[in-house]
Amino acid sequence: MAEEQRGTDSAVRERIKPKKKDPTLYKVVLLNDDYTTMEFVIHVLETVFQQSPAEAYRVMMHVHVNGRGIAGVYSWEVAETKAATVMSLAREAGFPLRAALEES
Ligand code: TYC
Repeated sequence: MAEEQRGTDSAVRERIKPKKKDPTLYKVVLLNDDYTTMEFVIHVLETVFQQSPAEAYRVMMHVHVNGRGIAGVYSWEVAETKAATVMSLAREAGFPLRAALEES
């Protein structure tokens, strides 16, 4: 009986809390607006997304012209954290810059 119960607990736990991590990747997408400065967007791309100055300028201009653009692709936890960091930095600086997550 005790053995049987342990087996049952184990099976239930596996279904409720699977150990395999979701391998899905998520894009952090920057959205254009009319108020955030180009300099601030470049700063965010360099500091939060570890982009070179040239890459940060290219991505910022892509978002400025096309309305949206990919800042980086990460696991869900990292993508969520980076998007939250972007909007926190923007709010502190008084800019309406927004970042969205998209399944890759
Ligand atoms: N459009 C902004 C401007 O002209 C610059 C900008 C670029 C803002 C990218 C947001 O995600 C953005 N100052």
